[in-house]
Amino acid sequence: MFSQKLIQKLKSAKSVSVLTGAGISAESGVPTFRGQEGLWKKFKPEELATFEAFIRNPELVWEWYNYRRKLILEVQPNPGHYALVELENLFSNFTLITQNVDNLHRRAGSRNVVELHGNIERNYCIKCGKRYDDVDFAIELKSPRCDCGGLIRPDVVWFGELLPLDAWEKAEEAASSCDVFFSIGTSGVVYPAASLPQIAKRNGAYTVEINIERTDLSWFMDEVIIGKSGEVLPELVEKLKEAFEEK
Ligand code: BJW
Ligand code: ZN
Repeated sequence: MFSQKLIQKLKSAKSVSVLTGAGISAESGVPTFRGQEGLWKKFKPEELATFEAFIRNPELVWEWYNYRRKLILEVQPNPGHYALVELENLFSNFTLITQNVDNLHRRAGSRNVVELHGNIERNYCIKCGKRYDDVDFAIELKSPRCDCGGLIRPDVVWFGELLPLDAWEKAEEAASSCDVFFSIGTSGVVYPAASLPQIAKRNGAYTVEINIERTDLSWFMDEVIIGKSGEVLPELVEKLKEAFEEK
């Protein structure tokens, strides 16, 4: 499943960066956004994942997020998440960039995590900025308001919004300076996150995609591994450990 070239590249790599998307959490039972079982087969993104939609109907948007918060709290990280924790332990310079808001990488134990699209467990007031980061706070409420009267929103990035600058800068730096870059479980259609693999490639990284199917990014990847991340990643870690022992 893995080329000798990939194992060699990883053996000599000083820096490894990984971009994950909804697919890595699919085997935990978190629905992806697009595709046959995708969340957006049932919900329209333009009605839920924009600031305009939130202002138009805060109750509906809040209900959608509470549905997802509850689901996420009930599931556990899967072998793919745990394999990435092991991968982090093998390299001194390792960055895990995620588009996911589900917090499962941190729950699995990953340390150097860059959250590009925020985190569903955090919230803030749109008027005064006060933070409401206790998950239990959000979960039973219908569109809560802050002490100042402002609407409280989830701390996630909606369409048309800028990504948090510090997260974006870290991601860009990690993509442009790594030796090997993995794109895992993302359809690669949402920008600017989808530009990271290209940034990595342009700067000389060996680029590898892991997905159950080919994506918009596959054509320029050095290696495309078709399979479930929860199966492919643990195998890769095992292969790599063996290869490191041979050194
Ligand atoms: C498995 C698997 C298994 C399954 N193992 N794999 C035209 C061109 C270019 C850009 C734009 C454009 N028009 C508008 C834009 C900008 C826009 C954008 O990119 N739109 C495109 C959709 C066209 N981007 C933005 O607006 C961003 N901001 C921005 O650009 O700011 C500048 C700006 C400012 C003002 C005006 C205009 C621009 C912000 C993007 C925010 C995205 N937010 C969301 C919601 C987050 C909150 C929430 O969760 O509710 O982020 S959208 C949604 O998509 C979510 C995800 O993080 C993101 C990416 O999805 P992901 O992770 O790739 O999931 P899927 O479902 O698409 O794919 C899953 C994959 O897994 C599939 O490939 C499966 O095959 C695979 N899979 N099981 C391995 N077991
Ligand atoms: Zn407030």
